[in-house]
Amino acid sequence: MTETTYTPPKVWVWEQGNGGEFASINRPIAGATHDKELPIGKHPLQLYSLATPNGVKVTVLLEELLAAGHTGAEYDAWLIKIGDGDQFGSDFVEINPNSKIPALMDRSGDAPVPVFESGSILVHLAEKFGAFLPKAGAERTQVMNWLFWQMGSAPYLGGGFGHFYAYAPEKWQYPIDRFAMETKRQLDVLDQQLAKTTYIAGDSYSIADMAIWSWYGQLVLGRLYGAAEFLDVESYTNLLRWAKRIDARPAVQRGRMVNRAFGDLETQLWERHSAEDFATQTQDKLDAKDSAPD
Ligand SMILES: N[C@@H](CCC(=O)N[C@@H](CS)C(=O)NCC(=O)O)C(=O)O
Repeated sequence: MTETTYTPPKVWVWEQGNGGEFASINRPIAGATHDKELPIGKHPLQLYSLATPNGVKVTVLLEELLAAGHTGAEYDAWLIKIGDGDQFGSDFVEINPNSKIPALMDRSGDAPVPVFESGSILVHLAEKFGAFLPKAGAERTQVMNWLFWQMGSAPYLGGGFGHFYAYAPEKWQYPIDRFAMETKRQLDVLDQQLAKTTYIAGDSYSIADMAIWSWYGQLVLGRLYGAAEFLDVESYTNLLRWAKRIDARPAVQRGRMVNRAFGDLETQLWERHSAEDFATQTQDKLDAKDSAPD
């Protein structure tokens, strides 16, 4: 090995700053760091999130449910700035003790139901509205297979490949090789499946497509980690065709904008409280209002 070889001490010690790019939010302990009330809007569903791939899965599903006529899926989406540590506020930790976006409070029943883990939120909403998840049988199992595949696989892409390729303080070949290998294997799994089926779990568009598209679809569309060329995404032709098909859906385009606090201003809808917000509340429009003469 090189001179960067590290000999671990007997007991690991947390040093402020050893979380790299995310040192300000990474901690080896759980729980709230400060008291913070969360806002509550008028709709039955209250979402607290950010438009990362894990957040986008849920806003895509909510927009798809509304587009399919499920008016009970109206929601308020509130922005959680994870870089500022909002996920460690007391009310947020009450909903999600794991302090990660997305977190949902379902206030449609007698008592509010906290829902966390993006996969659990997708299943909760799909079952509630009877949409994008077959009710029983082999078709349901196939959707669950691929949904759980995504939940177990994407941490290698995000926490492994994405971290070492895009965010680590230096480029180290060992972790980049290890996680590029696994990421490409996962892309090939999807590409081979999509050579056989229109959607990931068969003939119907489902929550498994939404979950997988948010990560792997956006990766092959060149939106994650600046890694499209490095991973030669063009070679996954079936995956790319599926990714473009899903990207063209109006509900997907709206879902990507919700709780987005980066990128072009016209794509950023920090909070979403009604369908009209997409036309009037994006950051370009709000900035223009702010700078207009009185
Ligand atoms: N398994 C979780 C992962 C959620 C997750 O990692 N969220 C990230 C953003 S994509 C987060 O909130 N990070 C803040 C932190 O780690 O403090 C899920 O799918 O909901």
